[in-house]
Amino acid sequence: MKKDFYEALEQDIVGLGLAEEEKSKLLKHIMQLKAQKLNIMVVGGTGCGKSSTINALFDAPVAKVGERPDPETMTIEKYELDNLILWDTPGLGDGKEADKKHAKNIIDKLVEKDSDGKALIDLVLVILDGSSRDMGTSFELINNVIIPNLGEEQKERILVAINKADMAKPRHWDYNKNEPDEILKEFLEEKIKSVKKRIKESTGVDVNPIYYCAGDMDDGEQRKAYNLTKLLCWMIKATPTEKRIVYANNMNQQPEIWVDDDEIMDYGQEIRKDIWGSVTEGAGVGGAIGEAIGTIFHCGPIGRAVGTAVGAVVGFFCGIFG
Ligand SMILES: Nc1nc2c(ncn2[C@@H]2O[C@H](COP(=O)(O)OP(=O)(O)OP(=O)(O)O)[C@@H](O)[C@H]2O)c(=O)[nH]1
Ligand SMILES: [Mg+2]
Repeated sequence: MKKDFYEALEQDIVGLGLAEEEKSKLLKHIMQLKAQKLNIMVVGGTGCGKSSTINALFDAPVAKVGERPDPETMTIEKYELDNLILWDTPGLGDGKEADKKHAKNIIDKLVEKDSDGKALIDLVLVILDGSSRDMGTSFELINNVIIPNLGEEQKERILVAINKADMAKPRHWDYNKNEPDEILKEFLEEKIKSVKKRIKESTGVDVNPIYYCAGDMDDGEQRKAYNLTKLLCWMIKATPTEKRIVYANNMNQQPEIWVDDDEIMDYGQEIRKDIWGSVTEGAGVGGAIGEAIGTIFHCGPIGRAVGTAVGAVVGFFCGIFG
């Protein structure tokens, strides 16, 4: 059964034994956070794994996998999960006229404003196909369509991720360990550097691409996910602080999806920290209460015991990240 993050959070906050006034202030703040909507645009060429990625990261199988869109009726598809809204957008490469129309659709969506007059799209996730040698149309899309329309102070709204890392050099994927071997690792690192360079040279914008595997069922064969924790972590960091909490209630709750990553960082821990920041920021709480909320977010040894009922949030994250 799906666990509810807000419920866990409220339970722990009540258990902190705060003064009535502080408690109600916090709970009111959580109510406001619950009302936040997070809009993510997922962009990438046909078959790069947009649907697979959406399905792996989030809670419901929302997007059909392996179905080719009809170039004639190519539109931006909208999926709504609770307060998370995903815009699934095919890439370019279907001929000049179709591309032009399609680029215009993307731009219209990118410049759309929400009811507060802020950009509707909080984050653009651009997915590149790691098994493909030709990334020309993807750079066209990133450099000439997306980045120029992100708005001056919002260049950090884009995240570039290379999917199908396992297919970049299939013989160099270690299927037992579910990770790239040293040769493939080096190859993927080079790929990241060259993507970064091509975008920087063309637009002046710094991006930090990562590689991963959405992992998926294909012909009945289960392919395992890799670096999804890193992908989610980077997405959260590129998302406005007050909206980061939205991920908590919508991420895939099957632990096996999140097991394998490059272990450069404890991404699960980092995700918890960023979501904690989302809860405390703008809550108008003092340092002591911020710290108390911090303790209800940690899976490791709990630094300082606050109250007695510490545990629902910890349980929520441990159930997912182990
Ligand atoms: N080897 C490998 N295959 C993958 C990975 N992710 C997705 N695939 C496969 O790639 C194919 C296309 O994936 P989709 O998720 O449908 O791609 P898409 O970008 O949504 O495609 P369109 O909606 O048609 O534009 C499917 O057969 C997936 O199983 C991965 O990490 N590794
Ligand atoms: Mg799709």
